[in-house]
Amino acid sequence: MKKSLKSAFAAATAAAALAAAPAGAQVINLDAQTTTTAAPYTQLLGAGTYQVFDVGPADAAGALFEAWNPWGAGTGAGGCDTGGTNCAYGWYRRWYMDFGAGATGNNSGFFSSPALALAGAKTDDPFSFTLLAPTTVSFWIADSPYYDNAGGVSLSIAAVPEPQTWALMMAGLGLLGFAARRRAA
Ligand SMILES: [Ca+2]
Repeated sequence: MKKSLKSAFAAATAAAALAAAPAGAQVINLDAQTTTTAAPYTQLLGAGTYQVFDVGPADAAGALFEAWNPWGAGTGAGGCDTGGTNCAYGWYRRWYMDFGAGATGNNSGFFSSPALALAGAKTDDPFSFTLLAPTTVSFWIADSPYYDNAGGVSLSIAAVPEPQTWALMMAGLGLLGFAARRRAA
């Protein structure tokens, strides 16, 4: 009895981990000098609903950037309030995407440091979008000029499991529990 409970718990833990990191989650990096309006990052995604999260190197493997600065790292920030927010210029997480319905995206405003800009951008996560058919989506940073920029934007894109997928996962969990009970009997 004790063993079967342990097995069922392990199966439940595995299922919870799957739910926290849906299949298809991936990180993309938008370099503020090279991922431009004219040269966006593009990717073909299947039909479904997706969630986009603002991430940095501490959040996800492969993430390169916390934020970017349109005037370069040496310029820093200015005109900020005492908390390092609401700056007149500085670090931010402004990025755009197009999933077939025109440009949309996120503008975090300016902060005194890349870390503050990332934290600010996270407050309204995730950004969700739905594709009714396979679509080439694009992501980019808009600025002029690009050559003096520092940093960039890292994003994590995760497909939201369909109801059918959840049903399959729960059925699998049930089977695992059943197998565990049989082994214990
Ligand atoms: Ca610039």
